Amino acid sequence: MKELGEIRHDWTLAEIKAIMGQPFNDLLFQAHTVHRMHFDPNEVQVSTLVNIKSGGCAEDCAYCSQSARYDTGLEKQKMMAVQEVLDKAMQAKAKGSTRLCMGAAWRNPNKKDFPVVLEMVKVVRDLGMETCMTLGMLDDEQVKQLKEAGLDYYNHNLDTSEAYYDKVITTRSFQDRLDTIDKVQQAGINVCSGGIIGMGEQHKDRAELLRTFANMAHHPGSVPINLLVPIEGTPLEAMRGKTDAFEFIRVIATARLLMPKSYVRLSAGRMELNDQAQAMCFFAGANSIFYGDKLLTTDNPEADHDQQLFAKLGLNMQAQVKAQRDNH
Ligand code: SAM
Ligand code: DTB
Ligand code: SF4
Repeated sequence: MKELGEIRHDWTLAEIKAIMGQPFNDLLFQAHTVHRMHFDPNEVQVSTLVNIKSGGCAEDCAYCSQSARYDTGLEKQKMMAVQEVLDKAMQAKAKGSTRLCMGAAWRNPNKKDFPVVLEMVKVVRDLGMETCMTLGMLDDEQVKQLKEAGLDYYNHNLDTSEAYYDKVITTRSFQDRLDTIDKVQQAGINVCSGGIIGMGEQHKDRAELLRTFANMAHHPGSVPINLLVPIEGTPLEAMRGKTDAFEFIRVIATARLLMPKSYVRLSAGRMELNDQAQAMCFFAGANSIFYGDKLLTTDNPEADHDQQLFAKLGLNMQAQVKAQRDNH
């Protein structure tokens, strides 16, 4: 590493592997040092997820409960009404959440539903919450309309390294994902993009995934690191319990070191991490989480439990912030 905390876009795979593989205490010390350069170490940003369109998805993502290709027992539902999203937003806001992240089980949004999506952005924004959408691939016109509606963040994950990608998803390419991320960034919407750990990938895949983000011209403002939630009926069901929490914490710490100014989000999989492991994630540089008892289709820790954990750690939930538009 050249200088700790320097914003760079020219990381090599060898450098990243060396960072991620160094003794755990060295890694955590470096990551925490960099974390303190740009963030209050005792503050955490919280977002709440709402699944606005559940199940029946055409894609074959091997981890996903919502793919129509696997029998996961999930009931397909039609798109949620705007009023229901508004109700959920109000509940989330009352519990201290500052951003609503609305997800849809789509390959890409269709013409009929898109005006409703735009309306959702507007009503949630009018409530004084930040808005995030995750709707699959977007075309130029859709990106433009989301920007005009006032969308703050767009979530679009790369999930894993380019080399491992087709072991997980075959119905769209790594390049398709990069193209959507690029459009979103160009339009001035904050990018939220990360991946999943625990899908059978190797260390070098984790390093490559982080390298892709770290070498983007603009680091994503938000980098969600998910621990696979193994879903019965999906091809990755058998990965249950295969990932060591320390390995996951190493990825968080490395993300913090490579992208010093980005929010690193401790995302799916918190049910599998005990409070001590989560505390280590916060020490390693995670400074945002999904908050509320449901992710999209699976369980997340109860808000009350998170409140107790925050109290034990002296962590404060970030009050309303303006989305950072000038992130590198
Ligand atoms: N359909 C859209 C898409 O794929 O971009 C948006 C919703 S999709 C469910 C959002 C992200 O959730 C995925 O890219 C993946 O990273 C994450 N995710 C989905 N299922 C997961 C699981 N079982 N464990 C961990 N992360 C998961
Ligand atoms: C992200 O990286 N993780 C969130 C959000 N972005 C959309 C979704 C996690 C989903 C976990 C599995 C489920 O609940 O279906
Ligand atoms: Fe569909 Fe998104 Fe699930 Fe893939 S991750 S199957 S695109 S909902």
